[in-house]
Amino acid sequence: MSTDDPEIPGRPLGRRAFIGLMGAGLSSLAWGGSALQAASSASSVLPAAVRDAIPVGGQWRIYAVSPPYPRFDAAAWHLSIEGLVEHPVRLDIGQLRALATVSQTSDFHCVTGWSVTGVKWGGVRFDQLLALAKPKPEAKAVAFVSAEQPYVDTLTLEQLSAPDAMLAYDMDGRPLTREHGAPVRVVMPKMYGYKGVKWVSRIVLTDQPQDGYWEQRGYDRDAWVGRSNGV
Ligand SMILES: Nc1nc2c(c(=O)[nH]1)N[C@H]1C(S)=C(S)[C@@H](COP(=O)(O)O)O[C@H]1N2
Ligand SMILES: [Mo]
Repeated sequence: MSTDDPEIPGRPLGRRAFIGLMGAGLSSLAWGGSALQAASSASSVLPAAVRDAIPVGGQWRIYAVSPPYPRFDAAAWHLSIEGLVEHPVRLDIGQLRALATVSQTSDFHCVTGWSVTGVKWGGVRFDQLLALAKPKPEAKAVAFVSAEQPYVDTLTLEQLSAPDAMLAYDMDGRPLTREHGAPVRVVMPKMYGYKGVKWVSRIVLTDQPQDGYWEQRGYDRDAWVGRSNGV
């Protein structure tokens, strides 16, 4: 990413709505649990009743907890993989992009009720990435630490082995933009968007999952779309 990106301040609107909904009680979100228990179709993790309620196509809302957004400097940036590993590693962006690239198209769901369908992602699978550092046998989970402090979230190694989980550096055919988390973000399509840490700078292997930013504020750690407490 170039350094001439406009300084885009984080827009608190979506987040304020998010917090407002939490304050009003999780059960008062726009669609109730019963609709979400309806049968889901094979093409989407969202049940039909909910899918129909979402504006067609959808549009991203940019979220951040402590703007301004971190700025990606390709010459200085490193991703570290550390914690319960045999070989801590530090990758620069060239080394990361030299790993096998995978692509996928998946839907994105924020727990506040907006979705973006058909997002094209490019990046690396976690099994390949984490193998570089040789996780110790006692490693069971991963904390993704954002350069945007204090945002953090965790997923278990088992969850990260999902065929559609990835550390993404491309979105819709272009390098991730600054507001979407440049240079890398977590993509976990079957869980709500808050699991998708943007501006990931450190990947820390741990012996158990820990509560992330939104989980410390009441949301489920296992944020399965349609099957967690945000809905
Ligand atoms: N660092 C960081 N990552 C984050 C967030 C955030 O505030 N900070 N918000 C999360 C939430 S709740 C959602 S829905 C998505 C939104 O992604 P977008 O900002 O690219 O639209 O980012 C997730 N990752
Ligand atoms: Mo979200």
